[in-house]
Amino acid sequence: MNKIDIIREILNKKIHIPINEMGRAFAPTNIALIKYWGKRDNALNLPITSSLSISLPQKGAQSEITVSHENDHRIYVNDVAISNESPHGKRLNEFLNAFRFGTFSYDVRIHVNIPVAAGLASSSCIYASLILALNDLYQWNLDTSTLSILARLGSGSACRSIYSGFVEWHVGTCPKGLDSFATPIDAPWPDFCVGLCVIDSSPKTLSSREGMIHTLKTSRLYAEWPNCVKTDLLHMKKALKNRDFSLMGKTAESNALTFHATLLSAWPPISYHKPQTFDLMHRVWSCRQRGIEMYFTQDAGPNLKLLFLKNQLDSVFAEFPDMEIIRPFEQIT
Ligand code: 2P0
Repeated sequence: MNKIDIIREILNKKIHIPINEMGRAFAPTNIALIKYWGKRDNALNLPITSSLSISLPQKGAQSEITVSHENDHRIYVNDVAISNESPHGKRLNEFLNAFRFGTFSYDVRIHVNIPVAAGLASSSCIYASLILALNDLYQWNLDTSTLSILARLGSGSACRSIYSGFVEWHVGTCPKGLDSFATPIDAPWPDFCVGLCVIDSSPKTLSSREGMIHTLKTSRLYAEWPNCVKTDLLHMKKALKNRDFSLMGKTAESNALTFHATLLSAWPPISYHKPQTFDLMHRVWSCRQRGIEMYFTQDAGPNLKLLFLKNQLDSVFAEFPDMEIIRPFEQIT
């Protein structure tokens, strides 16, 4: 079954006439603490493993969608028109076409307050906000699991951006992917902080999509990756339940390092690092040796995300004065 058939099946009994003049919604970006890397179905973004993330409430995408009578969709990201021929534009168009129920097209305005395609999970918040905005436009009142499935069809990690806080994306087994969606983890942690260290915000040269396919085909370490994720997920969920920060930080950092080692062992190798990335890592390790408890995670880009608790904020800030501090639970506790 292809993506369009699945979307049509899910929306089968729903109204296909826009109810609101405009659909609008915000979705947060999310940072994976246990990474998603590798698909069992490339077209449906079905993963090989489950994954787990933290949403950043103040960072993300706001989408506004109206119906237009032009032939083609018009898409603007931060007020810049996206060419329908660019890779980004083609992907957005393909996704919007799956929700086209008549001769009309869509006018889409997306405002993102993080760098796009720089390993800061911009696609996750963009596709999640598009689905939430369509749900608003058509007044479908879809439940969150269904919204999560639809967001996944745009970009895998987008299924986690439907929620705030800690979130788990369940791998599922159904070939259509109807059991592969995210759910929130009820573990608010008011003292938990994330520090964004942006080294380079330019778009990455190798997309996650291509990187995953290449890793699966050629990495000599990939066979071990699903086993590592299984163990790390158990440790992470235990850590969140018990508010055990040492276990949480160690598990997240180790998962990120194993993820990058797996990519480095592909051929040709994939490296999302810059020299400054290693410099920052060494500084984190040096801080830990000096008793400042902090850890890092890194996604498909050179930037590091620091993980620490509020009681270490001053010490961490003294060491990393350029970081942007995010308190994921500040607004929802
Ligand atoms: C994650 N990443 O779990 C991992 C860690 C990047 C590194 O999910 O092809 O943009 O759209 O499903 O979701 C990036 O992959 O890929 C990603 P698609 P996506 O956050």
